Amino acid sequence: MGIKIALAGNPNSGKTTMFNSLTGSSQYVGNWPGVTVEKKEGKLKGQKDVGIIDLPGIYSLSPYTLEEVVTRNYLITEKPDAIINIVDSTNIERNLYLTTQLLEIGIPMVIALNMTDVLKKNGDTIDIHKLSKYIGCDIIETSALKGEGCKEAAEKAVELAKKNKKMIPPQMFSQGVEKVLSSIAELIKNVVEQNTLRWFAIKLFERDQKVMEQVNLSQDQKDQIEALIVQLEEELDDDSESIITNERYNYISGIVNKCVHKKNTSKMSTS
Ligand code: BGO
Repeated sequence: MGIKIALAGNPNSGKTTMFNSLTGSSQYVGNWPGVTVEKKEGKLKGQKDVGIIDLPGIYSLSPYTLEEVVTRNYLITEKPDAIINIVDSTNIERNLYLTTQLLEIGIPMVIALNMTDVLKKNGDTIDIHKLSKYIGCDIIETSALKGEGCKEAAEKAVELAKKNKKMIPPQMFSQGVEKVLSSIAELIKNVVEQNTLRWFAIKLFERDQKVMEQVNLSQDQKDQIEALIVQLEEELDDDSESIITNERYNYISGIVNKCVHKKNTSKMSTS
């Protein structure tokens, strides 16, 4: 069996441009089963045994849009061998919101830090080495428009897939939240795969209905999880989903402050 690599990223991050650069003319377009969301597949140029699948452009892995649900169901149930996460380097803070969630699913992943031609033109810099260390993921600089770095990103994805590289998602939440996530993980460790444990723990903490239906839990386990969530919600005076969203943004913001240097912060963005 060949290797399957999925392209994931925000809308307008350059996914289509990257997909075209990687697959050339070997593309076929259809729909995801049961929904009118476009599904594009192709073969990596020069490597017939490597399939590339373009996932819908999304901002989050929440259950609120068709595109989000298609993407996360594919990642959880079909399990591609690796992900290339296309990140728009000129809009990194918003893009990393999805990146951190993709890492939680536990599939080997490389970041294609795209639009670096624009970044350089603007005179901005990103400390790739530091960023890679903070988020625990390899990063390749790309300009999909110029075809630069795309091949290297795909080669890295193939390498990670072959090694079945274990991803370690960063612990980005406050102590109280991390403690509850560990307790939930402990409760569900026998019903979900080890690699996906953090994803399921976070989604159950958020009371994600779709995920709750997917995980086979006894009523007693569900009650224990609910009690843990309610206790922390009372302590922090916020609902669990907002707690996760806010702490995720805070974490990303901290990283961006340390790794991104804008030449002119006062200049208005033209995009
Ligand atoms: C237009 N560098 C630069 N400079 N641009 C890039 C890069 C890159 O690395 N990668 C992609 N783009 P999509 P999604 C456009 O279409 O691949 C550009 O949604 C235009 N079109 O060319 O479509 C890419 O699939 C008119 O730009 O993204 C595209 O993820 C004027 O980013 C856009 C200017 O890429 C989105 C740009 C008629």
